[in-house]
Amino acid sequence: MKTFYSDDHRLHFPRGELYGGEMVTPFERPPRMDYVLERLKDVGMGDTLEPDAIDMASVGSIHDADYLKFLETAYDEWKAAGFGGDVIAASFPARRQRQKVPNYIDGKAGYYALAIETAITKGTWQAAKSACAVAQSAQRVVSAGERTAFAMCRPPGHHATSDQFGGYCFLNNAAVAAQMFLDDGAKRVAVLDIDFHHGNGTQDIFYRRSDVLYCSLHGEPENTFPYFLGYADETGEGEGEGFNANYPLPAGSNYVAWSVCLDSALARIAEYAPDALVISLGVDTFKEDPISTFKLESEDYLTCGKAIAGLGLPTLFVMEGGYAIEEVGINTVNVLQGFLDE
Ligand code: Q9C
Ligand code: ZN
Repeated sequence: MKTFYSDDHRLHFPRGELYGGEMVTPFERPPRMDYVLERLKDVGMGDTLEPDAIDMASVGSIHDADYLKFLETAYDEWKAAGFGGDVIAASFPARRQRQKVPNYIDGKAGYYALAIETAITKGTWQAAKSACAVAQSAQRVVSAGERTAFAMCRPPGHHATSDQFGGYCFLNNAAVAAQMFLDDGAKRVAVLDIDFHHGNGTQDIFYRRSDVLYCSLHGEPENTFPYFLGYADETGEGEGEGFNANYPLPAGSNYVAWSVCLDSALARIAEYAPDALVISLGVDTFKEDPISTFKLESEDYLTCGKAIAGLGLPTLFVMEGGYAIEEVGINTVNVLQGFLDE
């Protein structure tokens, strides 16, 4: 399996994340990728490929032009305003307020943010573009006929909407890749999101469309980020009605409970008969993840990979979350190995 990777992710390492009322070292930090690289080597899948230059036209088919411009210029505007730290939003267009972009960067940041744990640093835009380029390059080899590929994206993407960042995400790498399959001639594409968190961004982007089926297994929104989306009764709208499937699960869910939902999602995908499958691959479902509440074990990821392979579809794996840093490598690569072994 070809793995695409860019070292540019290191350019994104905010000095802090607001968590529980304290500034802590971000859970989503560069060493996550080092453990994945190390594990890929250990199992003989170690050769990673550099992505091609980013295709901004394809990014622009998912994200709004004003949002992309904001990401590009936010840090410089923040510094020009005289602020000392990274860009962190603090004011939001809350209920019954105007949904209008302010001019001043402090307000703009709030307009384009969906949560405040995610800071924009000097290198964030470059890192986010390179992560998206990684997804694009991996998509191209699957589109050209390879059975599978792994896009080692960091920062992750599934919380990013067409015009908002947050949940550690800026560009929706999986959504960009899914759209590229369609642009390459696929009639239907399925996105299966197995990250612990609901991929609100991916759901929202494709919610009114029938050419992308979005299925997600995640912590129930009553108790888990992103809190305001991810309920089971969100099934799509208009043309998209019936093409969104959420499987929220309670805290403490283990593989027995989780895999019942996985099997349902896989059956739904099989029935949809897509031409390609994109996996939003987060391993924050792991029992020791510091910000999540599922109870998957490392071996479960092998079983999960096998189950996904059972669909027999061209499959692109796109890295999302996973914060039990030392186990992120083994758990992620177990999914890939399970897939390849099947
Ligand atoms: N108290 C991804 O896994 N904050 N993003 C959670 C918990 C945000 C996770 C706060 C978590 C975002 C890609
Ligand atoms: Zn997650």
